[in-house]
Amino acid sequence: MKETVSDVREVNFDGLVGPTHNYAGLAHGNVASMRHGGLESDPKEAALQGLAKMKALKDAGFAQGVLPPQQRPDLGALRDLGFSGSNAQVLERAAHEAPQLLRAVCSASSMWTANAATVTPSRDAVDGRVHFTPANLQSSFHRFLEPQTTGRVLAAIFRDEARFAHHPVLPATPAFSDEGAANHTRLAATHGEAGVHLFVYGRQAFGGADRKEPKRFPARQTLEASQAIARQHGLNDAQTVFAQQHPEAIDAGVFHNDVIAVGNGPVLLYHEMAFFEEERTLEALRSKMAAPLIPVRVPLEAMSLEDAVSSYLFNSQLLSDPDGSGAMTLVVPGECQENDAVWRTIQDLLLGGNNPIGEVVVKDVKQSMRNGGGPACLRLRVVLSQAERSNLSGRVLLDDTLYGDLTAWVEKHYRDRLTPEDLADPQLAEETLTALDELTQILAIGNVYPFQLG
Ligand code: SUG
Repeated sequence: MKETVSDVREVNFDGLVGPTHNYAGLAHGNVASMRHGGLESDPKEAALQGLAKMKALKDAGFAQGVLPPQQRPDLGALRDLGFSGSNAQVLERAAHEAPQLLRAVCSASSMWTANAATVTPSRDAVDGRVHFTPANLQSSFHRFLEPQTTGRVLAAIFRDEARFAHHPVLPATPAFSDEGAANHTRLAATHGEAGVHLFVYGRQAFGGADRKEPKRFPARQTLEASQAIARQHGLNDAQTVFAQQHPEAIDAGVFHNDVIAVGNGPVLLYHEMAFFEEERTLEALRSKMAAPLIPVRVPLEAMSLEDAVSSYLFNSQLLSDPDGSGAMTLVVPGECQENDAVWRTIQDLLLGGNNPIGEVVVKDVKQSMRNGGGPACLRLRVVLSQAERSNLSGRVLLDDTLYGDLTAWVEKHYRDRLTPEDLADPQLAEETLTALDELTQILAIGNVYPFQLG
């Protein structure tokens, strides 16, 4: 039977927060992470907040998927760095000699699946398959530890080679610094129609020295990385727009484009300071898109960069309503409600404006927010046809039973209090392995973790 464009849906794959979720102040240029380093965390609450968001969206009729967390502490990484002995000795020596390394190998940062990979839907690919490239995340040590397991997880779920194509991670070196879908936005009339891919980069590795770059904080994504991904996925000039992120935004704490802009369908919601060349970027999109672009611009006078970063308004999820009406729902973090300028902008400019945003839903993901991860960081968007959805491997699409199983799993295995000192506890490492082994059975994805592969 021939598929119609309306059979195509966007599935949001949220990352489950792992049992070692903690605040280690690891992400330079991410002001929330820098501010909250050293705080006590509550991994159980973090995981339950994430699951509650997934459940609410599933209940509202959106397609919701889930991706597992990674094996942490990453004892293999500590051993590679010269720590030896039993697991308990490795942890104890690392805690004593290099506490910051121990925190890094315990980070639950894989929860932010917007950084897991870049995905091109089959509709836009010449071979008619969905294309994936795990992000190398080479700009920080704790996130550089993610791509291998990410690749195994994606290959385990999107296993059918006739429908899904998996590309190698880009070379993990500064010239190809890649942070995945957080810097990639697909714009199209609807999910099922041909799209134009907006790649936003912070710096150019092989360009001239005269280019404007951020001064205070690092630019994580390079133009060269974005171009390589487009090449891997077979996207041509007519399908792509490459735009530089505004250096001043990066210096204000906008470490990914998804902290300052979000697109869905033909709508691009963005702050005036998102792009270095705003007009050129919009023009390029307009000239390549088949449908009229609907820009929703938030000017500086309505909202400062500081308010955009602290509220994470642009890290909201902009979702096409499942009824096919073209209306959209914006899922914003609770912090938006606490800021007058931001809340007013939501009411007057977004809900009150001439655009498809018809509803705003507020979700509490505070545990993740304290590390700079809002609703949109927590999800990887994968546009899938009905046939592709029914050919996924594993049990990863959320329904009430899976939600119940995952909630019970969190209640059983997670601690509700974790301080930086607790990370050296060998018991925590043991608990985590037991929990993850059980999780791969719940999700039926087979063996994906180093400890399972031997
Ligand atoms: O890479 N924070 C993550 C947050 C990622 C947010 N993702 C998107 N915007 N798509 C990062 O900066 C902090 C971990 C710590 O400090 O403990 C951290 O890695």
